[in-house]
Order: sequence, then structure tokens, then C-alpha cells
Amino acid sequence: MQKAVIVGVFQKSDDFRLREVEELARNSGYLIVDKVIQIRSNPHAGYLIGPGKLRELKDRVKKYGVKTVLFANELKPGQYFRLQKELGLDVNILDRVLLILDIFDKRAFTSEAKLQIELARLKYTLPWARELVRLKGFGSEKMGFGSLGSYPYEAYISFARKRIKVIEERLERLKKRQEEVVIRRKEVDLPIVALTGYTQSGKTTLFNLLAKESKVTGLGPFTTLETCARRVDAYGKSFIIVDSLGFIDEMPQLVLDAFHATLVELRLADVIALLIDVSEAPSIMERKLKTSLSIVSGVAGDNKPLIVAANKMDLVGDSRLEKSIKLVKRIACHYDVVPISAKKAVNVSFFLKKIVEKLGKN
Ligand SMILES: Nc1nc2c(ncn2[C@@H]2O[C@H](COP(=O)(O)OP(=O)(O)OP(=O)(O)O)[C@@H](O)[C@H]2O)c(=O)[nH]1
Ligand SMILES: [Mg+2]
Repeated sequence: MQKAVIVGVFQKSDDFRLREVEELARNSGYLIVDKVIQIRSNPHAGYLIGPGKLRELKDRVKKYGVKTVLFANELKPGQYFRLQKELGLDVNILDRVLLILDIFDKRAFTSEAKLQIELARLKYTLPWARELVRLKGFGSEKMGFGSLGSYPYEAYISFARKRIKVIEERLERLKKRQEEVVIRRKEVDLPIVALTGYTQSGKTTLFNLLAKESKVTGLGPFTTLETCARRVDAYGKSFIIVDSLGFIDEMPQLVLDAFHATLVELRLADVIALLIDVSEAPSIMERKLKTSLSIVSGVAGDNKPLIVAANKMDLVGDSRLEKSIKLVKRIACHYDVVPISAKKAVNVSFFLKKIVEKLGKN
């Protein structure tokens, strides 16, 4: 495990983003040895953190001999450049976006997903590299971003540009093949039910139960990256059920773009089943539900039939479940809410019945 220090600027000390980034970091294989947290309403323009905090960060990096600094926020190219200059080139700086891409990289197993992630990373870091060249801060030093290796930075930029082109062409060819798959699926002429929701809400667990599959679950954030579709027969109706990428708060636009093809499944769906983990604290549930609803409406609009599955009901008692459902109904007021346990297969047939009803209406 690699040692790392987490840095973050938040408006209050118990910000969920800190906990979320800690989890992302652990999942990416980092051992967090220290945290440098600053509470301020506006991040410092130059370094994200103020000068005093920056000194503190440099001391910690030296003290623990860490080679990786993880930022819970997104960094602007200029901030990245100045931080790199202050911390030294042997320190690897990752911000929230690169950390998420790191996890995606670990989880991806198809060549297409790998290419999408590499493309996203190249596009994201190109302005950072340009900044290093523009400000000529580092003589002839080398730079590299994670798995891309280390290049003199002028060469890095021309490498990155060429590589972006090559990947875009390859993805274009893959897209054509994917479209054929979707068309073939349409030819079968079965309606589509898309499972969606925050990462780790239980989508794949439910998919496995309904499709009698054994896809991997529970590895931590973004266990599923690739879309999977299976036929399900229930209550005299046949449909295709689709499991795919889960969401996270402030999902970087770049990640949404990279996985656009996956998200298009939501637009094609006849019914969307949105899962929410009811075993979490009300404030977390509320935030995750709002995030999920806003991504869904951004991708698929507001007029799609949607059912909220209040999942993991086996983990809470009756009175808490009742409160949680009330909360969900208040936020997702236009939609049916059905409590289920995907893991223990509780109330799932009722949920299926609701889905089939909705399919029937369309
Ligand atoms: N107790 C309980 N655990 C559940 C239930 N459903 C899912 N889980 C657990 O929650 C964790 C996440 O489940 P997944 O099915 O991987 O969640 P996901 O939504 O597919 O996650 P991503 O692929 O990361 O988006 C796993 O450890 C599951 O065993 C449930 O109904 N009850
Ligand atoms: Mg999954």
C-alpha cells in the first residue's frame, strides 16, 4: 500500500466529501497517514489551501515521506502547477477527478472502458501539462500522470495529442459495433428496465437476483463499470433488465462524458428503477437520492416512468424504515416507492409486479 496525505477545503468540518474521498482513496489502495483540512468558504485561488496550510502540508509530506497527495476537491491547472512546484516533482498529486479515474481504471476490464478512462485522463491533464510548459517552472524535468509514464513535458503534450486522436478513432469504431448491439436488442422488441442509483446502492445484487446471474458486487465504489443486460420473465411479461454504472456526488462531467454510452441506456429505458440504500443516515440518503434524481433527469429527462426501490430494508427496523420511506417520498414525490431487500429477496416480487404494471401502461 502506498502512503498518502489527504488535503481538502470544506465549508464545514464534517463534510461528506471528506469521508467519500477517504473511501475512494482506500479503494484505490492508499494508506492515509494524515489529513490537512481547511475550513474556508472560498478556496485559495493560487493553491486551493491558504499559505499557512500549504506550509503544514509540506511539513507533513516531509515528515511521513509520502509520495502521493490526494485532494478532495478539483484542482485548476494553475493550482496544480503551483502545488507541484511547492511540493516537488517527485510528489504525485491527484485531485478528486483523477482519483475517481484511478478507481475506474482498476475496475475496468473491457478494452473499451480502459480506452475511455485513458482518454478522460489525457484530456483532463493536458491543460495541466500546458500550464507547466507555459510557466516554464521546471527546466527540463519530466512529468507523467500515473500509468501514462514519465515524459519530458514538451514531449508529453505532443504524445498526449496524438494518443487522444488514436483513442477517439478506436472508440468511434467500437461505438458503431455497440450501436449494432443496441439495434439488435431493439429488434427483439422487448421493453427495457434500467437499474440505476448511487454507487453501492445494490443494483448488481438486484440484477443478479432477477436475472439469476453472479456478477461481482460489493467491492466498494464503482464495482460495476460495464453495462450488462439480461432477459427477465415475470407476471406474464418479458423485458430486458440492464445494470450499469452507479453515481457519485458531483460526478465529474468528464466521467459522465466518458461513460456517456453507458448512461444512454437510461434514455433508452422504458422504465427506470432507482435504488437507494435506506440503511444510511437520513442526511446521506437525502443527498444521494437528490444526486441520483438529478443525474437521471439530466440524462433521461423528467417524463420517464420511474420507481424508487428503497433497498436494504433488512438492515433497519420497522420504525426507521417508515421514517426513511417518508423521507424518500418527500424528495421523490412524483414516484412510487417500494421497500425491498435485494440481498434477502424481500418484497422483490411486489417490486417486479410494480415494474410490470408500469411497462403495461406504456
Ligand atoms: N444487507 C443488505 N445488503 C445489500 C442489499 N443489497 C445490496 N447489498 C450489499 O451492498 C453492497 C453493494 O451492492 P452492489 O450490488 O455491488 O451495489 P451496486 O449498486 O451494484 O454498486 P456499484 O456497482 O458500485 O454501482 C454489497 O456488499 C451488497 O451485498 C440488501 O438488500 N441488504
Ligand atoms: Mg454494481
